Amino acid sequence: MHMLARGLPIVLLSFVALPALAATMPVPSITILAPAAGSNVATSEIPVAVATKDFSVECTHVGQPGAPGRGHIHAMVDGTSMAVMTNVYCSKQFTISGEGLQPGKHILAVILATDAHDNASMPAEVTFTYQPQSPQPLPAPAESGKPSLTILSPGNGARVGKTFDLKVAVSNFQLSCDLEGRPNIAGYGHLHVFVTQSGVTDKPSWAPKMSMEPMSSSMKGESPMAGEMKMMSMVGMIGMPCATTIPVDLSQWHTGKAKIVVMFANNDHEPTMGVAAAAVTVIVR
Ligand SMILES: [Cu+2]
Repeated sequence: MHMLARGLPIVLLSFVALPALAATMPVPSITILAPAAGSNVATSEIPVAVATKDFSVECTHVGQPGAPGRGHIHAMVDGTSMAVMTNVYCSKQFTISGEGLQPGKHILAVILATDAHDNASMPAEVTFTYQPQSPQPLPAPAESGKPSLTILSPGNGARVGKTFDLKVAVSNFQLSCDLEGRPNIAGYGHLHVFVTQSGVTDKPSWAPKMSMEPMSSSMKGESPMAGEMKMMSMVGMIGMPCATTIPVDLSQWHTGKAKIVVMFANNDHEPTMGVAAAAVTVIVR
């Protein structure tokens, strides 16, 4: 996958803002400050810094239908599809793990995303050379039995504050954020956490009116941004964590009932087959 991706130019996209949108609000933008174009990254982790315009980067509203000028960052290595997304980021500085990344040239792409994970800007991209002292190979498959996932806390029907820890029990499944966006490995993945709440997530999701078409017809058969956009319109998703204790912040959500759903996802963010999602309904005070 990396060999293939390294040899291909990143998918070029054209973005057309509708005149009405352009007239009423600035279209946010993102640029990459680090790594610098053509630079060498010698650390095992890749430090990333971005600058944004007309956009507030935060995650307290993540998962909600979204609003103009606010949201988070999606980053992808060697592609633009969700399969190579390394995570969602809530600040303008973050690191991307080098685990499983072969030394050599790679392309980092970042894009602003609405709270509902729709694209909110044009992407920015940079080519860099990854030259760590000791490259970390992908782990061997860790399949050891049927994976299972349960929510330990809060209990179903529990009253919770606006911030609380979600605790899960995981067996036969290795949680790794470092492997997000890398090739799938049996027995490895991470969690997807969703919140649904009446009066919040049942509102239509907001997204800037941008149409995105792959410029290269040779890429049309693959899974370019058009496909990603559809997958990434995920109202309710509040995070892609890799720990069994997950801090949840619903301070920007309503009081009352909220449903919390947790599921396993493979490195490519597709749901892990054969494992039921775990869910509880809580009362937010
Ligand atoms: Cu994911």
